[in-house]
Amino acid sequence: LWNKHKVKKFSTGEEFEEKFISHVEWTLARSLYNCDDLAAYQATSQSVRDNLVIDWNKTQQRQTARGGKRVYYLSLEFLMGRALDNALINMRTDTSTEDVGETDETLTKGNTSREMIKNAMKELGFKLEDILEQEPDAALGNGGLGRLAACFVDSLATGNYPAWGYGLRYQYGIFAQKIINGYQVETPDYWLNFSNPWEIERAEIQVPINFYGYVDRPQGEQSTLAPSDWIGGERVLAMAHDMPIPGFKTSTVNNLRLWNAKPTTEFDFSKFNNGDYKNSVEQQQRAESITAVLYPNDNFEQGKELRLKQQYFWCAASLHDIVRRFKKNKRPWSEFPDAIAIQLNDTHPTMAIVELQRILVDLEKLDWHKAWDIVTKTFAYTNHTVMQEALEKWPVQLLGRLLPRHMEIIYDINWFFLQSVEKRFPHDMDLLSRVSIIEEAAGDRQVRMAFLAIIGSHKVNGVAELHSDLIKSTIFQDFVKIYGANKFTNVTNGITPRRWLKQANPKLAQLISETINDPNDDYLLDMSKLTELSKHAEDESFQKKWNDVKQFNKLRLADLIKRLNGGVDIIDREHIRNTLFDIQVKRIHEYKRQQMNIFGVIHRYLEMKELLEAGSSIEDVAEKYPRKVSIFGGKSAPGYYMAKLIIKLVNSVAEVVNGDTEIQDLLKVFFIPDYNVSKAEIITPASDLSEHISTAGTEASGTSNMKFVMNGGLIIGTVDGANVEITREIGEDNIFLFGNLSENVDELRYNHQFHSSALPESLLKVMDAVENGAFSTENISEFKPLIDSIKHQGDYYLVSDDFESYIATQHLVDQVYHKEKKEWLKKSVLSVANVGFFSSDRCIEEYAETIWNAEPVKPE
Ligand code: 26V
Repeated sequence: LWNKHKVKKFSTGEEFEEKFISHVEWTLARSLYNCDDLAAYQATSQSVRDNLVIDWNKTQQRQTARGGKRVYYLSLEFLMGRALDNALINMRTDTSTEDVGETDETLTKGNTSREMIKNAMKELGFKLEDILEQEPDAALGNGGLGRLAACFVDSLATGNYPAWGYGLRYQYGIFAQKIINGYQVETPDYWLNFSNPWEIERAEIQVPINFYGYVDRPQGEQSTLAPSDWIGGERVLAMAHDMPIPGFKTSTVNNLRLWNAKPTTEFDFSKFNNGDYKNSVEQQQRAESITAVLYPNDNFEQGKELRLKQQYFWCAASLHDIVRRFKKNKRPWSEFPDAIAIQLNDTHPTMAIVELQRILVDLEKLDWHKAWDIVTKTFAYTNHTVMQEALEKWPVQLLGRLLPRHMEIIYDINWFFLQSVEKRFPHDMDLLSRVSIIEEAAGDRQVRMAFLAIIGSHKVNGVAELHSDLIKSTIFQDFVKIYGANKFTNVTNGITPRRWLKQANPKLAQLISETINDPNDDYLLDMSKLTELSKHAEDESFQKKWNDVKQFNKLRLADLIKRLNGGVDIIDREHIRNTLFDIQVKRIHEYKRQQMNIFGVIHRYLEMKELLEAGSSIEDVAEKYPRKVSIFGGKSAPGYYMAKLIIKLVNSVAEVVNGDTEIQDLLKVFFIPDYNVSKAEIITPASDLSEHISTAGTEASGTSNMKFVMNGGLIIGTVDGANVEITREIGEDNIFLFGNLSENVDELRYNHQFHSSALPESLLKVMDAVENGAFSTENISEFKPLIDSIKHQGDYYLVSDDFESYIATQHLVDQVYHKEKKEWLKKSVLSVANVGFFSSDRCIEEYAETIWNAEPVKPE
């Protein structure tokens, strides 16, 4: 009977229309006559989701039946962006022939299912592009780390890996950024406002999570190694919400499970009886605050109790889920690491290590050491930063109060670890205190989460070669000595070409598939096919087509900028072909050096003005400083004063420069408010040049650098993060590198501290202008802190050391762009031709082979 009533996917435009209408009528309880774009978005998404759910179910059954190793990616952030267009691109309507009956040959084409739906929507009276715009971004992440997790789940599904992501279902994602009078103002991002068609609420999956309380052991039992009882003091429920993650050109649909905090149904009757009904209800409401909001810091650790609660809540719920699934198969515990690999996205999920140890010892009564062996074989840890201020540490006091049993276990882990170190390096007290999980600083003792993560994992990886080398020689040096270098590996980051090429840049994708004769877009799975493009790099007619695509994308961005600028156009469209779009979009941070970029813009502006004052014609000025639009974007952490000041400076400079008619339209500056994933999809394809100019040794990898290269933009950058490998892959002729190398950074910093080195003339000029109020409206000393950090506070990020080489390299960029356009286009084509390495598919394969030992489970 079950078979007779088997659900069917839609596979034709007609069937989609039927689905759509039934969702409008039943799910939304509307009629086609009052179906606006928002309702149409919801009905379309529901319809597409129905198809995905069928494949989701099959995928889960298949993965369970095959019994292979499962991978769990634990991340506090998944910066997914929009889901609909991605689903349309990834989804095939032609996969399981048994379900759809006849297969239509055209359905196997790369683009068909999206085209089909586009046409069907048109028949229904809607424009797909407008419908897609209705979707709010799922912005459950800060920046690179969260977007990496989103690319990874895409590649895991595409590679048919049995893999789930686990995260939190924040009610509020990263704040929306408004720019008011040049300042960043944060507003809440209540993304679930109009309900979320992509999530499946699993009301039946509720995991009780405890906090606080005390530890109890059987009578006479003294040892913390013995199974113990943790009697929790506060209890909340974790409810699962699932998001289907479709792979590209496969029927595999994986799962992203996000936990939501809910009050328990238990009610404190003693309080109730005492007439404290209101208080008792309030206590219950407190539960929901755990998953209310994403912490908006990037690369900065604050140590707030609620954040630790979030972390444990999520780790405990996920592990409970993972263990429950494992236990269904009744395999021995020793096989746990053969069945399961858990990847820790940074140290945020480190408590999962302790939680698994607790489950095995306290609940499953395994011997402590057997349990620990299982734990360390299961976990692996990815580090995403060398920056001291981002390394997580929790006060022993706080952790011990919130999670008393876990604190005991951490002490025991540390005890056995230090014993083993002592054995191998006897009497090295200094080493012991350096590597201890517990930092004994004056006053308060802290748990170093990165050390706990290393000790509890079998592999530790960095995210680009330089970064992976740096962590071995700096923050984790002692651990290399203890464990040997093999525990530490590199997996260079990647990005999904489905979203960042096909979806964001359909025109370029089309030109590529035509040029390399790949009508089914197979190159999106095998990016080495792109090397075919090299052949055409110098072909003039091809270059023209290539350039036309870029112009199209620049116009698209110009439209967005106009809209964001209150309808006022600042970009001269007539000259857009000869206007260099120079873009820096990423979180605002001193180490990323947006201040150097804006100082460079000021330098350019001052030079132009000087030439004009000295009597040069505007044509002469244009000769030296050709047309350019300088575009910035990115959020600052709400409490990061210097970053906010940088935003204000950019906006102040924009106001002066854009309003200066003397320089005509040769230079424009714009700060794009509320940079997010969906805006990045418009911005990235439009760049001629993008800036990745962090102080050498500070940016672990960067991933937007990869996105820009994949879209034919050239890079100006330092020898930092993945810029190093990008250079190796695309060739040093095709990237504009400048600045000091990471090996010289310590010495340069030392020099700043102890010798007041003379700052370059060019930079002094810029700083003078800023200090003299050239860009200030009311408060002339407004930007003083930015100047002081360079002049008087040791210039920690070495802006002064790199400034001249930055300016010189920008000149070179101008020359090539304006005088050697063919050379420029050749570099652009060769960049795309050789960008294949940076597909997150490659990256996931490396994780699977070298860290997880996991195999794909392919659909028949
Ligand atoms: C730390 C914290 C501390 C507490 C509050 C919230 C929060 C959020 C994130 C982090 C981790 C910062 C590390 C990070 O985001 N690293 C970035 O990771 C990217 C992906 O590997 C990489 O491309 C960037 O270079 C790196 O900065």
